[in-house]
Amino acid sequence: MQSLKVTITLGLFFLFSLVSLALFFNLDGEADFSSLASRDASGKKGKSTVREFEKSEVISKQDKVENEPSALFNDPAIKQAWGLKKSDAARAWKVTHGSKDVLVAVIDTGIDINHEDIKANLWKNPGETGLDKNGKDKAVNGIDDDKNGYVDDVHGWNFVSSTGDLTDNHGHGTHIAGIIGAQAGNQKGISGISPEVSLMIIKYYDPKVTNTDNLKNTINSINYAIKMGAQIINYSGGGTDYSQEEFDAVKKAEKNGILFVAAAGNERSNSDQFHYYPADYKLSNIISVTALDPSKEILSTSNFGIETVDIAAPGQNIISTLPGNSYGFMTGTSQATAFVTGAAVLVKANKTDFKFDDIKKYILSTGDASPTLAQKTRTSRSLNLFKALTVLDQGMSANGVMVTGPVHEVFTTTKGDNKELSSNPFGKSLMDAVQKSNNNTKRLGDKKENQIQ
Ligand SMILES: [Ca+2]
Ligand SMILES: [Ca+2]
Ligand SMILES: [Ca+2]
Repeated sequence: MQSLKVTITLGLFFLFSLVSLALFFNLDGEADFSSLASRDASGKKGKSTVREFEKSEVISKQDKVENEPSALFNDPAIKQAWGLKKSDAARAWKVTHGSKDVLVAVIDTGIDINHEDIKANLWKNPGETGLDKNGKDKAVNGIDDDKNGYVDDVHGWNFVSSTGDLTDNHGHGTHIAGIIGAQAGNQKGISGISPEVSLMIIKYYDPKVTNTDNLKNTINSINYAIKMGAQIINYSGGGTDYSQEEFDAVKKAEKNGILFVAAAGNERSNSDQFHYYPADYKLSNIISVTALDPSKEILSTSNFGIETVDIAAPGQNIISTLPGNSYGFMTGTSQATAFVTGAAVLVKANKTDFKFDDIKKYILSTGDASPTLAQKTRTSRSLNLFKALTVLDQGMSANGVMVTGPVHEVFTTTKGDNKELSSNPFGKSLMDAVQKSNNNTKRLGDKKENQIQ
């Protein structure tokens, strides 16, 4: 009888262990690092210091990509990048390829600094580049040459290990960086949205390091980006708890003129009711981005909200770079966020005197409108790279409709502001122009609650 009890107890324990393992690994056999991240940050789930990177795991990975030459660039995998086609990248690239003068901070899981398709676009801290007085390379001499408080921070900083080692032990950060700024025309891999850019890499999370405070690392990362002069921050992560310290850091970025592009989150929820941060802070420099599938519907996994989520961009099965000179597909609002960041780089490169509010306005007020997006986003729009560059160009819309009045009043940038676009003559002309160039706009125009703010 006693041995039967022991057998049953052991059997139950074994079954429980199996179930626990099965829960930790998802169906693709990928470890669920996002739940791990939650536990790492706080010791237990639900505490208010959690910041997770988005739940977008590698779907498939390939070391070599199919040879599909593009009409524009010779990057072999570019035709697998449906998001580039749907966001009108080819036409946008006839206007600009971006610029190395635009500095983007990618706050994520690090990067493969030697990746064949990204390394040319990594930012180099001028204060940690070149030779020191002893003839040693400043990047690796073990000295904080620019006295910014960080030793050898040549491409950015790792706040998990407090070193300049940016090694990406997940792949998420390398994937995001590639979407924004993989090199084009090098006969390798893909092309980023902005194939010319400077990428500052700041690491706040590592799945291999336990007991990391992701929120604290996030705040430190934002402050580093501000200190080192980033113009745009890409943050493809977040959590459901408000943090005053994080709010203050993003507000400091706002004061410093930095655009903050943030993932709306993959919680399957309405962010108007269940907030997701930092995307939902009421700050004028934030763009909150949700994800689209190839038919331009918002993913069922993506957060949405007509008050809180600004715009939608491609986010399903997105091909990009992965560590080890490889490439693969990932899904989530993280990927969509990187699309919008890439768009911001193109706009800034095309109009160098633009401030963050100009960039935000051009991106949010010129996308493709659709009735289904009207139910789920503040602008009713999905990203269109070409329109973001050209619709407001020189007071002339892309389809030739002349617009008049001050550009700065077209789009109000603070969430919750109910200022009517139609009250402004320039805004009305713009809306008319955009509506004429869009098949779905008649229905949109009829719906008062969905008008652009
Ligand atoms: Ca330094
Ligand atoms: Ca140094
Ligand atoms: Ca390439």
